[in-house]
This record gives sequence, structure tokens and C-alpha cells, in this order.
Amino acid sequence: MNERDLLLEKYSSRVFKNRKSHISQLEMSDEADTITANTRAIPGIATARGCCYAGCKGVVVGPMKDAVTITHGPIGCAFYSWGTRRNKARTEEGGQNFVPYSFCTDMRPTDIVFGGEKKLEEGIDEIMTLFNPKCIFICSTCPIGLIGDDVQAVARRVEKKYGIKAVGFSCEGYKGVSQSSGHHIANNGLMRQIIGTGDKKPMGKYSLNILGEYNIGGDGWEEERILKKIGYEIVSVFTGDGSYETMKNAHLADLNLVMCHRSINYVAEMMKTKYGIDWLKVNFIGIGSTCKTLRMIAEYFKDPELLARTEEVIAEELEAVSDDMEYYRSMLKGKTAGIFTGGSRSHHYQSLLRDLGVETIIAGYEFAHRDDYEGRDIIAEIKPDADSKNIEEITVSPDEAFYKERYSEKELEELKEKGIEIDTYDGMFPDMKKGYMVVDDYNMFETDELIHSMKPDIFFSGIKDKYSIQKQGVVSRQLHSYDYSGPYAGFNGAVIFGRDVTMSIYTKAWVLTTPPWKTAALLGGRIGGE
Ligand code: CFN
Ligand code: HCA
Repeated sequence: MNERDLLLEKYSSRVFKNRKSHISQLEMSDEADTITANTRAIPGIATARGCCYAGCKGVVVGPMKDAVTITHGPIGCAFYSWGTRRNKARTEEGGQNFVPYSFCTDMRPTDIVFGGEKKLEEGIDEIMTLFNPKCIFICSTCPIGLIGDDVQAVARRVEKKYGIKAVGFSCEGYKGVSQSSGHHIANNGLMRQIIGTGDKKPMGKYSLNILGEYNIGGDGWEEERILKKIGYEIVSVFTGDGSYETMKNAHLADLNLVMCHRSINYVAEMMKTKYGIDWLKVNFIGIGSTCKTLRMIAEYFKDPELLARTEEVIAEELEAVSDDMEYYRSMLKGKTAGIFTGGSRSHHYQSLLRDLGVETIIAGYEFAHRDDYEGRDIIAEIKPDADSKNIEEITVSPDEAFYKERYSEKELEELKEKGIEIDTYDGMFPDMKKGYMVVDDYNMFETDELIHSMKPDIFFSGIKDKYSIQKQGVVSRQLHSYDYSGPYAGFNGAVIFGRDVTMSIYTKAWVLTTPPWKTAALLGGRIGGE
């Protein structure tokens, strides 16, 4: 029996029926590999997913530093989303930075009964008196949708009263099937009400926006460092260390780079339709991926000087990190890994691990869509799913016409020879090998079982499962928060990642622990490790 069947046979028939299409062991059957994704999790299963509010407030709008984000709802959601995601933001000279704060209307039972709009407006009055921000985002939590408070109407009243920008997001936690629906709601609001409202033109010859970069552990800063060194102007970053002030002018940039494909691809496409800005899907995680990305951007502008400068910077950067990378590679070569994160990261980090000689044998996402797994070929099949049909959940990618317009066949061939396959839209499957395991919306039980059967040397995921993994003797690192380390992006980030992984694997602490379930019977746990 293969590992997939071993895992599935432990389920009841109803759960088996549901989970079997979410778990794929690659190339193990005669049919093409497929996976079911972006569907509702089974109630009661310990899924790692977050909610719509987490996707809107926590992921997309929260990191914008000069905007106050107020949670309209009971205090719990505001408290538990306060400072937990590592979207770093630096206060600019004389600028505002509200990222370290948490604002909430603290809705009580009487507010739920009589309505909370008044309380929200009073809260915003207080914010204006104390902080005087230029922009306010209102994010609804579950009860708001049920009692019908109109956060958009409040936002309009605030705009009129104070002459600032205010946007209401109806991102009640229960909407859609995961945080992915919150990304859509956030991005639609930003697209409608912020992008395109400024008129500050970029000064540089070539200007870029970085979309889907949330500056976790400072990743965005490392990307900016490299891009600026080459000579690009960065107009805005969505949304890590980002701001309302810069996002207003995003429509004036020459090109959009899309780093996290899951959370923002449709904004890139909407900006293409509305403002004619092309976009490229990029990856700054891993040395190989960073070099490919930089070359791809330079090729887009078709400027020999820019291409030469790009090669110069790549050579300099490689020179600076190659000894360290070689050392970490010598320590890590032949090791195996498992990766479960929310969206893009599980795929992105495979390339950095590959640079270090580590094979990813188990991978999956919490809430990615089918294209994130299977690649471009299936895009045409993707339809808004039934659970989120009213929020236009779509998946897009640069289409072939884009490349055909820009490059002749001969040029595409030449680029391919140089290792730049700019017309490929890869997913997770094409990067993994026969027998490797891909799991959608993984849960804690499956994580434990796969660690048991596939025996990876290291497991990357999040805070919820980290400690149970380590207690069973397998080192685990968080790829959401980088365990408070980072940056991991770009050239310098790759070295820091190599150091952290080497340090983790060579630390014997976890192997020496005896997990509690080996000595005592626990509810639903294995006894004696079997
Ligand atoms: S920073 Fe991003 S890279 S935005 Fe997204 S899909 Fe989350 S918060 Mo956690 S680490 Fe994760 Fe991605 Fe894009 Fe982060 S893999 S789950 S919603 N994510
Ligand atoms: C979220 C945020 C999260 C959680 C990370 C984790 C993040 O899902 O709402 O579970 O460790 O990156 O902070 O993905």
C-alpha cells in the first residue's frame, strides 16, 4: 500500500470520500495527477486555515502602515490578529505607522442587539482625535454581517466629515471557504477606491510595483535592495511596508511584479485591463529563482544597458553569497523536507530548498486554488466556486497572447536557451517527483501521519502544528513567520535561510525528546508511537 492509501484508510467512509480527491501521490496511477482545492473544509476537522477576516484584515490591508485599520466586531478577533503576522513596517521620517496598533469597536451584546454603526463612528472620531490618519480601513467580523451594520455607508460618512479616505470591507469571517475570499474582498476595495487616485509620476526610467509582497521578516526590503541596485524605481509594494500614499500612484508604474500569486493575481489583471500595465509572475525565494526573476524583468524592458546592469548585479551578488551557500549546501545535501503553508510559499520555498540540495517530498497549501497546484493548463477550467460566487473568485495568469505580442518565437527560443522560460506558468506538481505527496487543506492528523510514513528530515509549516511536530522528534520551522528570523528572500535571504535550516537540522534537541504519547495514553493518540 502506498503512503496515500495508508493515510486514507484511517478515515471513516464519509471523510475518506471527501479527502481522497484532496490528496495526491504523484504519478502513482495511470491517470493524470489532479487535486481538488478551494472547497469547504469538513466541519470539525482541525484544518490549518484562517477565515475571510484574516485574509482581508490580517493579510492584505493590515500591513499598510499609514492607514488605521479598525476591526468592527467583538474584541477577540482584533486581539488575536494583533501583531501575529510578521509584516514588518518601518516608520518613515515624519510619517505615520499604525502597524503595531490594534483598533476595535469591542462590540458587546447590547451593540449586537441595537446595532453598532454609532459605536463605530464614535470609535473613528476617537481615532481622528488621537492619531489623525489620512486613511481608515474598516474590517467587519462575523456578527456584523448578521446584524447588518453598513460599514461602507459609515466609511462614506467618515470621508465627508473628515475629508480623508475611508474604505469599508465586508470581510465577515464566515464568507467563502478560507482566507482567500478575504484577499479578494480587500483587493477589490483597494482597486476601486485607492489605486489610481494619485498623480505622482515615477521619476526613474523603469518603475515597478511589487504585488503580493507582505514584507514578512523583511523580505520586501531585500527585494527592493536588489531592484534599486539595478536601477529600478519601486512605486509601491502591496502591501508589506506599503502605504496609502504610494498605492494611490501605483497605476503610473511601468510594470507589475506578482510575488504571491495566490493573494493578488486578479489585481494585476484588473490593472492590466484598466491601466494597461503588464505583469510578470516572479519569485524572489531562492538564488536560482531570484536570478531568473531579475533577468525576466530586464528582458521585459528590452534595454541592452539594463540587461548588462542586471548581469553585473547578479554576478556581484552571487560572488558575495556563493561561499556561504556552498557551505550550507554541503551540510544539507540529500536531506528531505515537508512544506505546508497557506498559498504561494510552499511552492516558492521548494526552489530555495533545491538550491541547498534539499528535496521536498511532501507539500501542500491551506487554501490555494487548482492552478497553484497544477499550472497553467487548467486555468481555463477554473470557475468561481459555489461557496464564493458572489465575490468573483477568479484565477488568472498572463495569457499566451501577452507573450506573443511582446516576443517573437525566435526570441522566446533564445530566452529558453538562456534558462529564462518567461512563458511558463508553473504550479507545484511540475516541480515534484513520482511518489511525492501533495495535500490540499491539510490537517493536523494528516501532518502527523505523513511525517510518520514519509520521514522528512525537516518540516516547514506554521505555529499551530510546529510544536506537535517537534514533540515527535522532527525539527519544524515556521515559513509564515520565519520563527522571528529572516529575511529569506533574495540573495542575502537565501544565506540566512541556509543558516537557520542547517542550525535546526544539526540541533539534536528534538530527537532527544520523548513525546508524551509514547509514555501515556492520550485521547485519540497513538500509544507507543504506533
Ligand atoms: S505572507 Fe502570504 S504568500 S499572502 Fe498568503 S498566500 Fe498567508 S499569511 Mo501565512 S505566510 Fe502564507 Fe502565502 Fe500569499 Fe502569509 S503562504 S498563509 S494568506 N501567505
Ligand atoms: C493567517 C495568518 C498566518 C498564520 C500563520 C501560522 C500568518 O493565516 O491568518 O499559522 O503560523 O502567516 O501569520 O498565515
